This record gives sequence, C-alpha cells and structure tokens, in this order.
Amino acid sequence: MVLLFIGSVVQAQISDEWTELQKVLKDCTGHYSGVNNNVATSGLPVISFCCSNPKSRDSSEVTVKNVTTIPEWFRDSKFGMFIHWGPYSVLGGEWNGKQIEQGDIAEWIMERFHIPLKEYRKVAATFNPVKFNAREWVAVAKNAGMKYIIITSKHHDGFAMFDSKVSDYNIVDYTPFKRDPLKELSEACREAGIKFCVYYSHREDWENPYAYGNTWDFDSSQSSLDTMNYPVLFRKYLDEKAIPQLKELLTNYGPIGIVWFDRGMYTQEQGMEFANLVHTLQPGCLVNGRVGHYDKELLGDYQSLTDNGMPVGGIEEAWETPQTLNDTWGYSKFDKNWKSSSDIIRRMVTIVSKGGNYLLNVGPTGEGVIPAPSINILKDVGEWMHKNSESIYGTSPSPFPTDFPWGFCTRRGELLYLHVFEWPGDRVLKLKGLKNSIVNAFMLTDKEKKIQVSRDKDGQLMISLPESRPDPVNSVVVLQITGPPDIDPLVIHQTGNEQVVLDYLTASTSGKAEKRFNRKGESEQFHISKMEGPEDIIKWHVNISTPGIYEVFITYAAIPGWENCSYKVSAGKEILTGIVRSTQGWYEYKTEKLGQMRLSEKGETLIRLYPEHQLDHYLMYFRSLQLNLVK
Ligand code: H79
Repeated sequence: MVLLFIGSVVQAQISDEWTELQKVLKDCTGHYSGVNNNVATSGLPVISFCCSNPKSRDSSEVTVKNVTTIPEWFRDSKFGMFIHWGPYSVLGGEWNGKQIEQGDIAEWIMERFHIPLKEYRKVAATFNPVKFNAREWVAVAKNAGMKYIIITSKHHDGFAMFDSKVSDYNIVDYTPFKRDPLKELSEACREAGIKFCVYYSHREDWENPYAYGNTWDFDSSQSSLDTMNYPVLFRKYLDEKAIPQLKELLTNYGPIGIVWFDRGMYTQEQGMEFANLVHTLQPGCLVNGRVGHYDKELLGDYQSLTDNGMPVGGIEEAWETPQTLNDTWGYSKFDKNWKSSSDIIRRMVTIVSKGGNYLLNVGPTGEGVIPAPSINILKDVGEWMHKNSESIYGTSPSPFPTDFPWGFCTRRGELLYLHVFEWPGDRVLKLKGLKNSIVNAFMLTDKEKKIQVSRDKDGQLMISLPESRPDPVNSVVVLQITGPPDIDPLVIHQTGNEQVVLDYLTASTSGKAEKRFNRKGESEQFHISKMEGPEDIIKWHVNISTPGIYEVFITYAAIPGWENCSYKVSAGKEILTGIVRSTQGWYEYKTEKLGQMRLSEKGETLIRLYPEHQLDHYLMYFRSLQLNLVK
C-alpha cells in the first residue's frame, strides 16, 4: 500500500493527495519506523554516495536525496509569513521583573533565565489569547502579499499549539483557551488560498526530559548539540513525542505546505526519519533544510539560510531566508528595533532577485494580537505589492552576474524588471552587458508611458527615467527584450601581477554543478557541488594582465567516500589533473597545491574545473582556486 501510494501521488494535485492520505492512514497503523523501512526499500530515490573506489565507501554516509520536486507554489510565492507564538508570548520578554537583553530572542526566555519547568508550566496554564482571530491574521498576511503562513506548532519550549493526544502540554488541554488555533488557522488559510505550514522543533524540547536543551531541570537532558549524551533516552523522546506529534500534524490539519524544522538533528538517519515521515504522509509537503545533520549533505527539499541571513550571491538550489521585523521572533514588550517598511520591501526584492523566498516573522502577543508596528509595516509592503507584485511572483532571478549600484533585477521570460532603489540624479539609468535589442520600455505602474532607451559607444544601455519617481522606495522599470537574455559574462580582471582568486561568487556553472548554501560557519556558508561528470563544469572568465607561470591551489572539502577521483582544471590548452583527497568531512575545507600552469597570453581566458570521469557521487564541495604568479 505504501509503495502504491508513493508511486501514485508524487505528482498529484493537493486534493488528490489528500484523498490518498485519508486512505493510507487507514492502513498506516504500525509504528512509524516500520513505515520508514518500507520507504527506504520501496522506490523512493534514496541515493547512496559511493566512490569509484568501493573499499573507501562508508555505509554510515548514506544519504537521502530530496524526495519531491520543488512545487511551483513554493518557487512562485516568494513571500511568506512566519508566526512565532506560544506561552513565551505571554511573558513578552519579562520574567520576575527581569528583562531579556536588547537583541535577545524572546521565545528563548525559558532558557535565558533557566525558568524551572514547574514555573513555566504555570505561565502556560494562563495562556488565554482571547483576541486571536485566525481570519484576521490570514488577512494581514494576504494583504501584505504573502502566499504562505508557517506557524510554530511546537517551539523549543515543548508546548504544543495544537490539540495533541500525545502530550497534554498543549493549548487545548492545558489552558483556559481550549481552542485549537492551528485548526482555525489551517481553515482560514484554506478559505483565503494561503498555504498552511507548520514549524516543529524536532530535536530541542525543554519540557521533555530526554530531548535536547533543558539542562536546568533534567540531568537526563541531552546537553550537547553535537553528540547525544543518552541515545536510548533521546530515542524515547523521538518515539513518544516528536514523531507521534508530527503524525498528528500531518493527519489532522489537511494539506500542509511545509514542515519547517529547526536546529538540525543528531544523526542524518534521524533527520531522514522526519523527512520521510512527512513525505510518506503528505508527499506534496516540503521539508526545510534544517531537518538533518547540519554538517552533512543537505537533507530536506530546500535550503533555509541562517536566521536573518542575506544571500551574498546567486544560490542555485531552492532556498528561503527566515527573517525578523525587529530583533526577536517571539513577542517582546521591549524590542522596538523595528526595521522600516522600505528596508523590508528592499530586502524582499534583493532576496527575490537572487532566487529566494522571504519568510518574514510576526510575534503575536499572549492575547493573540499581532503588534501594531508589524501590522503597519506589512500594510506598507502590501501597498507596494498591490502595484508592483507582477515583478515579484513567479519571477526568476536576475540574469546578470553582478549587483547594480542602483538596485536589483527580476525576470519573467522576455521581461526584465529593474527595481530602482537609488533614483539617479541625472535620471539616466545605466545598464551594462545586455546585448538583446529592446522592444519596449516602461514604468510598471504606468505602462502607457514609454521610456527612451539608447546605447552609449560601449554598448551600455542608457535608460531615460521619467521626471517624477513613482515610488520613493522602489520604482520598477520594465524592459521587454527579444529572446532570452544575452548578457556578457562576468570577467575577473587581474591588475598587475597579484593573485587571482576564483570562487563561488564569480563562477558560472553548467550541467549539474550548483552554487549552494551550507550551514557550517558564518563566513563559509557557500560552495559549489553536485558535479558528477565531465559535463558538470565550474567556469570563470579571467583577464590575465601578467602572463607567466602560475602555481594553482585549490580549496575544497571531501568525505572519505569521494577519495581518489580525478578532476581537471583547464585554461585554454593547459590542463592540470587533480586527485580528490578526503578532508574528513563535507565542510572541512582544506587548501592544497594542484600544480603549475602556464598562462602565456595576455587577455581573456576561460578557466574550467570538472570531473574527469562519470561518478556515482559528487566530486567535491568546491570553495575556490587560487592562482599565484611564480616570480
Ligand atoms: O525559531 C527562531 C529561533 O528561536 C530559532 N530559529 C528561529 C527561526 C533559533 N534557534 N536557535 N537560534 C535561533 C540561535 C540560538 C542562539 C543562542 Fe541564545 C545563543 C541560544 C543560546 C545562545 C540567544 C541568546 C538565545 C539565548 C541567548
């Protein structure tokens, strides 16, 4: 039955999936791990990364690939609402007269002051958000232009914001409120055409003695983020709380768009259990990238950047970034550090132009009210979206290889949307590198009024903007071009004889090679991987000003299973061969000398890196090449 189910519904519409789900649930009575085993042997694309050297294969490094294709709704939505709401909202950043510090996140208050569970339970027991109105919240999101809502079904404090039979530490059984806000929200979302999604803290739980985090109440709590102190007890938490609660969420609230996990998981296999459970019960439901072990290959269907992370460049796999409106996720009475509406609009455009989704948080109060400053900002965003959302929804990222001084670009087929944040003083917007001819140019909010476009002697487009700027925050110019964008590649210029560094930001990729995000380390979050064969190429256009012999160094990470595979680095007819060595981990980047290369011609050369042979695993997690002139 499970086999049939998976085979038949992966591409089905949500409603079909839902009917299927109901059928499956009737059959799906066993313990979850049984279902999981079935999944692993029943045709889901579980990919094992083994090396061409079978001896070096490490069976513990088996990983699961994303089991769903990224649905259009997620790619097209661009903008979602995050809601952090729980007993911490009652405290609003204050405990026994003590305030959390400015910049602290208020949903962490129990941990921050090591509030004994006994005391925190008393707070939870007073949670009575009588002003909560699901339809109003959904309307706030919808009017802002948001297309999905992700609400905390259980945050780290362990309190379930839904009617859970698994634990009575939940809003229906434990509070005078008695209502199930997730049920009400899921229904209001459905009415309004908004995707309903849930956050679930799967490793961290300060109410359960065996989960990660609560070391002030429980000696049996897991205290390390890296190693389980008590694997058997942690298993008990998974089996008795986390997994059954996730089943409830996936069973009782209709179709769910995303289950958003947080803080990673101890083992990749445990992460897979969660991802597979979601995909088994609701094949169309996405799992975010924090479900698995943070230091291993991505588990889940798409990447979540770090909290409040802005992308530095074009990530080429599906991603989103969760962000706050002030400095906290959960409600704080004290945090007045609100971002401006214009900042929010510009962040959204920046994120969308780089290919991501903007997941923007509100922290309602203990009474169930979204704070007025949040409402006001979202209203402003909504007004901008009302006039300009054509340049946001369903667009693809900027086709240009670099950022502009004046703003950002999004694209819909042959339409380029130029989001002008900085209106040029001379009203001439300059655009380099676009070779297509321009059929039409106009302001998005005034399509009738045509805009003059000419080219200067270097071929740069000179776009004559109207006298008045339609929007003080972001005015959108639309360029209609012929055919797909034909854009000069980025050229890295060497001036003098200094080192040339070729990295993620300046590369372009072809075949399966992808620029990617990873969660390890603040400044080391990006790499290029997924190269599996000679067609999967990373390349750079480099303008060499000092011909000569260069020493080539490479920085990458590789797991033991990828050892001994060969790759090529070419520049014109010069080719170096490298052999991958294990660096002992996915994100353990090391630099090694590859050899010497003669770059004998002044001017532009194409440098490429690719696997020599077809592999059944990735070549490496690539970071950079460095070229040093031998003097
Ligand atoms: O749900 C929101 C956060 O609660 C959660 N992710 C977003 C989406 C999150 N989990 N961990 N973190 C954020 C970062 C944790 C920071 C910490 Fe701390 C530093 C935890 C302990 C020290 C901040 C400062 C919280 C307490 C003190």
